Order: sequence, then structure tokens, then C-alpha cells
Amino acid sequence: MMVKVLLFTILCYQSCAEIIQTQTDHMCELILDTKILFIPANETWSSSEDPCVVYKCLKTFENENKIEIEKIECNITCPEDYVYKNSTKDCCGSCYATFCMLDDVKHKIGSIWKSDNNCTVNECVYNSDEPYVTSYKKSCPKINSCELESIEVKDCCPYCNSMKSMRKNLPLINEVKLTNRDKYRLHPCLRECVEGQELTCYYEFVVENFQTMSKACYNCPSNMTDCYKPHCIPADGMMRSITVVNRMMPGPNIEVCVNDTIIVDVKNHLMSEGTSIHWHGLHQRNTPYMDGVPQITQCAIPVGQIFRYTFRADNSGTHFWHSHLGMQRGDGVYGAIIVRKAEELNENLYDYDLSDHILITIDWTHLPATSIFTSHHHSGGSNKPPNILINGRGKYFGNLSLAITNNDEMVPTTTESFEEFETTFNIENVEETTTESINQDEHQEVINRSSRSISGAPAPVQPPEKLGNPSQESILVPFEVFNVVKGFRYRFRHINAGFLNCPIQLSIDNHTITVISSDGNALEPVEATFLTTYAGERWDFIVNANQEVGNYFIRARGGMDCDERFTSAFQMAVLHYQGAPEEDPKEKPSYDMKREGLALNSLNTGSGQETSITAAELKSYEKKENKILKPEPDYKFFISYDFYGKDNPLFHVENLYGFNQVEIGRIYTPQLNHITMQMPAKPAMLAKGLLDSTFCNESSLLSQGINCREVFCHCTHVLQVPLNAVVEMILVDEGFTYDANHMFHLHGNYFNVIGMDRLGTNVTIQEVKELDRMGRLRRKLIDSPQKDTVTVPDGGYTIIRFYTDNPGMWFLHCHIDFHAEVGMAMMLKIGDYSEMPSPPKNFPTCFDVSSDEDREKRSNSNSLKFSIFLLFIQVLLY
Ligand SMILES: [Cu+2]
Repeated sequence: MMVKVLLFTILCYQSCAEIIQTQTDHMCELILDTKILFIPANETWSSSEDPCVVYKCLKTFENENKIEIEKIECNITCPEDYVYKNSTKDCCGSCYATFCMLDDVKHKIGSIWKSDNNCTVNECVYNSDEPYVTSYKKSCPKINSCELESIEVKDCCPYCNSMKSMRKNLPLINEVKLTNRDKYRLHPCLRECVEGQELTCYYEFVVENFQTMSKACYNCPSNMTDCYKPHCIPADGMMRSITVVNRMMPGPNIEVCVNDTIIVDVKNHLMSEGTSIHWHGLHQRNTPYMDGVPQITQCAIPVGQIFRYTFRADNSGTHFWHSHLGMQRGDGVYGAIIVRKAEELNENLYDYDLSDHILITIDWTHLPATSIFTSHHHSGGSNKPPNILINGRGKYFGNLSLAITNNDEMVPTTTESFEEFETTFNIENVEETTTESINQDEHQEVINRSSRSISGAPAPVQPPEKLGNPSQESILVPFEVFNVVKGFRYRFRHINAGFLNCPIQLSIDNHTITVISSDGNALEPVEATFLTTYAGERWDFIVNANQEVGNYFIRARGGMDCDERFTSAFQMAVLHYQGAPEEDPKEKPSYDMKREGLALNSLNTGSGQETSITAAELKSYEKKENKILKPEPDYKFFISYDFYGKDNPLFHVENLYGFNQVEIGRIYTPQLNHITMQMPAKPAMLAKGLLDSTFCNESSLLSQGINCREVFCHCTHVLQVPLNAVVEMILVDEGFTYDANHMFHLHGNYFNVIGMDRLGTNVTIQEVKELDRMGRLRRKLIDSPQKDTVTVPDGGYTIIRFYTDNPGMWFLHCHIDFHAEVGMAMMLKIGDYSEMPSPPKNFPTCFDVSSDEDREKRSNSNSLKFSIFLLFIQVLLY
């Protein structure tokens, strides 16, 4: 392993020493680092600091002593599967095996495998340079509430076969008191899926105004168990009014098997507004009236009324339900719909797919969302979410989180240390604590910075209190905990229910994640460190519990309006290994992220990057027929958007407080093809042809001589396409105003994401059309991933394609509620009315209530501002 090289004699090697030849016959004398050393004749000596330098005392022919110095060079080449390691004592190291041998099979260090009918878990570990196999019996998750006869064994672990329980007549669901998430695990439809065994699954949703930290929370969070009491919604410990279903947030999980029939009776117990529920990700084939979009597929459910949704769960995957009215989703009306099937693609990659591993994030404000909406749009109030919740809970550090990054000492590391924390860090007066924390001026600067728009457009100064000082409770509220057992792999199902512009970057300390599905469609697995998700998206990933038994942070970091320029919003949950202490990880909760690694679906990032992968670059694993493959689509639409400085009469009144008249509270309007969507006066699916004369789009308006770049266009934006066509949409974020990001959700259909790129900080629609004409918009048709919600990079484009085989009126919109609500939306009319299913018998209507439009018609029947005689579709043929 070593080669000796004679360096030189007598001379000093490096800066080592002064060498003195002795007068005696027996010794060489050497001064090394001020120490005098005697080396006996014909012997060697080496320094502990550099064992590779060897001093040798030699006798010369003249019988004099001299010192020869040798430098040893080590051979560091090792055989395959061995790795060279330096020695701490000797000059040269050794080659060490990087694998364990068990039954003549090599296993890499760190790998985990099962044997003995999956009952034994083996791991190749490393200790004192020797890899060895450690084995332990698989420990199984506990089974709650299962009758003895229904317990079966699979993969060495007992599980509850609910189908068996079903046959034994579990209590009817409305007889079970469904007061919190755990109770929904008793629902008979949550079961092992068996092909051909479909059920009808009934749920009752009561939508009502409620409150976080209500009296149902008793002494939460000082008494932690109180935070889990029925109807206790701790959120982040900050009191506010909310809107929720069944006094839960997130609301009840609907977990069914593919082709089950879902029946949900939605009771509107709100005080003063309608409601409706959209089943996001489910396509409502043959049931377009159940899509839950007020004014498109139904009338909003009036106060005090019940509406019954009935539809088939015909596409499997991780989906979610949420209110599609106003800001109700942001106030708490959201929950998971998980549709499983007997054989899942990628199921060989994980051991468990449990209700416990549904992970829903939402951006969170401390005032009701409508209040934030009106304050932002009418008086320049902040639209930046100060916090994020994971499964409806989390801590809130508020302004403290800005200071935490400045002073590492002043952070509570466990939920118990609040008092200690409080004594060193005055919560009420952040700036007075120490010289290292931010002072009053800096604090004001942080606040000012927080409210400044990036584009430099005037933005009002946000009063500090609006960021919200955390209450004592807000730091004590327990983090959400996800339990795992070392040696197993878990399918996590993530839903981003966000309503503002706060993309979430997820990561798990010490772990990577393997992404296997998005929006209900299987993907070729990709192992990544970070996953960014946008409002309305769902991503499934596998977490391999292969680290030391312990507690690790699952981190959700906000981007865009939640990033360090504004609120630095973040939240944590805990990945808890069985056997680890019941406590939070030792790391400090912080917005900071020092980790590096592959990032998936990153914010405003184009394709072809080394460290990130866009959604368009993922590969579909689905085995369905891909109907979009033809080189040229049948219909191609360019949809461009930006924020425009127009006198939008919803927020500005010319000559009173016009866009150019005011400095504070000036609102830029997001529009699709320069049109603000006006929701139809009557639900379009029900009114059928009655409304067609009010529909508009870019070409119909142009044909009337209306240039929407100059005037404010506000009409029912509709694109019409026939059945069985391939439609391509090129979504372009021109990105001149603000450095923003929008994500689009299409109802009723999947689309293939066939291209995505960022061309610069901004781009015009003309430039994109020109690139397309020259064939320079990259498209990947084969194996392109299917989704229903996708981001568009700012200053770039996303190309989607879909096949029109689901007739109906389908909403296409930005999934940021503040944008959709001000008209960043349009409707797709797929097929003719005659091809759409008829509404269910006795389907409620609201036609007898007159609308603004009816009134306008009566008073001015000949001059409807943007009326169009017939709607023709602009087809851009190439
Ligand atoms: Cu948007």
C-alpha cells in the first residue's frame, strides 16, 4: 500500500527542522519545532504530525552520521466496492468494503431490505470501519377500532380489512359521531380497495362560521392534549373567525376507492352568505352539474339550505374539496379527497399509504380573507400571508422570525421553553430585547420592506401590528406530527390548498423524497430534496424512514409573497420515528434554508437546469391512451396575462380615485388576454343558450372594434371547442408588472404539460408567437405528465394540451383566490349544449332572482356594452 520516495538528505524537509549532525557515533541530532530529538544510528523516526515523513539516521562511508528524509506516497487505488480511507495514526490508510455480505448477496451501506416473509428488516450499517448487517423484527402500526375477525395479515403486519367489517354492519356513518379527523377513519368507505367492489359513500358537511382557539379548545396549548379535543381548531394559536365544515380544519377527509359513488349533503349554516363545494381533481364525467362552481354549474347554496352532491370517483389519486365561493377556502373550507385503487402504479416503492400521511398546507392570515381582500383592493392593505399551516396547525413566530435569523440564541427550541424564551425575548417589544435584535428603525424598515411592491410601484406602508404579534399560544401550539417506523417507506399525499401567492417549498431534514404522482397521475419516480407546490396542486411522494430513529423537521417555506422580502412565512411539522422521544427536533424553527439538492417544480424556473426539474420535464407513468400526440393540435389558443394599470371600475373610479390619481391603494388588474372575467348572470350550465349573446373573447371583441388593451373589458370570457378535439393552450406570463407567479387549474379535464420555459424577466405575447412560428417553443409530447393545475414561469410560458371528451362548461382560472375573484379566469365550453348531460331532476335554479344584467337589458336593450351576436372561436391555424 505504500511507495517510499527518497527525498533528500541532510536538508530540511518543508519547514521542519534544523538538523544537526552529532559528534557521537551513535546518534543523529535533529531540532524539530524547537524540540531536540536524538535518532539512534541506523534507526528511523517519524513525526506524529506527518507520519509520512520519515527521518533516518545513517552512517556515511566517512563514518559520519547524516539524516536521510523520506516522503512516503500511499497507493490509494482500491478494488471495486472498496473505498480508500486515510488513517489517523499511520501514514497510509486502507481499503474498506462499502457493502455487507448476507447469503452471498452484496448490500450497500445504508441500504435496508426485508427478509423472512417481510418480517425481518435488515440494514447494512457501518461501525469502526467495518460494515455489518443489523436485523430487527418489523414493528407494525397499531390497529384501532377493528373487530377481531376483520384483522388480517399482510406483509407480516396485521391490518384491518374494513370490507369484512363492513359486512358485519358497522354503524351507519351518520350514527357515528364524526367530531374530528380520527373519527373519519371509521368511515366504511376507507378500506382496502378491491376491484369490482364499489360502495356508496355518504358524508354530511355543515358549513358554518366558527372561531380558532374557541372554548372547545379549553386549555390548549398550555395543556397540549386539549388542542386535540373535538371541535378545537388551534390553527397557529392566533384567534380569528373562520369558515369551516363540521368544525374541523382541514375538514373531513373523504377517502374512497375508485368508482365509488360519493354523496355529500352540504348544509349552509353560514350567517350571511351562500356556499358551494368544488371537488378539485374529479372530472364529473356525466355529472358536470356537480362541479360546484357557482354561476357556472349551479346556483350558490343559499343560507339555511341543503344541496346534495352526487358523483362517481372516477379518477384515482390525491384530490381535494374546497369552497368555490369568495374567500371561503382561505378561511378554512377545504379538505382531502383520496381515491385509491386496487393496484396503484409505483406501489412496489412504498410499504404504507395511510390517512396519517395526508399533508395539507395553506397560507394563513390572521384576519378573515374577505377583510384582507377589501383592505388590499380598496385601501392598499397587505395581501401577504404571514403564516402557513400544515394540516390546520402550526406555530407562529411573527416578527420574531425576522429576528430569529439575526440572533441564534433567542429561539425556543421546544414547545416547553416558551417561558424561558419569553424572559430573554420580550414578545411585545421585539426591538427592545438586545442590541443584536432589530431596533425600532430597523424594525420599521423591515415592515416598510414587507409592504413594498417589487416592481417599485407605489405601495402603502403597512402598520407593524398588521403583521401580527404572536400571542403566547402561537408559539406553544403543537406542530403537526407524522409518525413513521424505521425501515419502512411511506406514501405521503400532499395538497396545497393555498389561496394567496405563497408557493410552498417542502423538504424533510436528513431525508430526500421520491415524487411518484401529481394531481392524481403517476410519474416516473424522481428523488429530490425540495419540492415546490402551488395552490391547487397535489403531489404524492415517498418518504423512506431510513435515518437514525429521531425527530426531523418537515419544512414548508413560503415563496413569492411569503418570502424573505415580505413575511418570511414558514411552518414545520415533525417526522417522528417510533422509539424517538416525544419532542420537537433540536433544530431551531427558522425560515433559513442552508441545504442544497435537486429541486422539483421550482418557482419561476425554466427547463434544462442542472439543479431543478420543471413539471414539464417529468415523465408520465400512466398507461392510458395518450390522445394528444398528433404534431399539430386541432385548436391552439394563446392566453397571455399580466397585471395592468387600468381604471378597473371595481376598484377605481375615474376622476374620483382613478388609477393615476391615487398613490396609495393603486390596484393593478390581472387579466387573461386583457379581459376581466364577469361570471355569468345565471349558471351557464343551466341557462344553456340564454347567455351566449353575452359571451366574449379576444377575437369576438376585436371583431366589434373593441381593443381591450385600451379600454377595460369586463365580460363572460368563453372559449368554445367541439368534442373529440386536441386543444393546445400556450399560457404566457408577460411579467412586466411585478415578479409574480400564477398557476392555472382546469376543471373537468386533465391536460398534458408539454412545455415550460422562462424566457427572461418579461416577454411579450408577440415574442412568444414569433418563437412558436419559428418552431422554437420546445414541446415534449411523448410521456408528458398529466396534471390539472400547473405553474407558469414569470416572463415565460407553459404549454398544455388536452383531448375534449368531457362535454360541459368548465372553469379555467388562476388558483390564487385574490386573482380568480377579480376575473383572472375564463370558461371552456366543450361540446354543444345538446351534447351535455341534462341536469338532474329537480336541480335547484335561481333564475327568478333578477340580476344586474336583467335590469340592464330592460333599461337598455339595444346597447349591451360587449354583447356579441354569435360566438365564434378564434382558431389560430398554422
Ligand atoms: Cu394569479
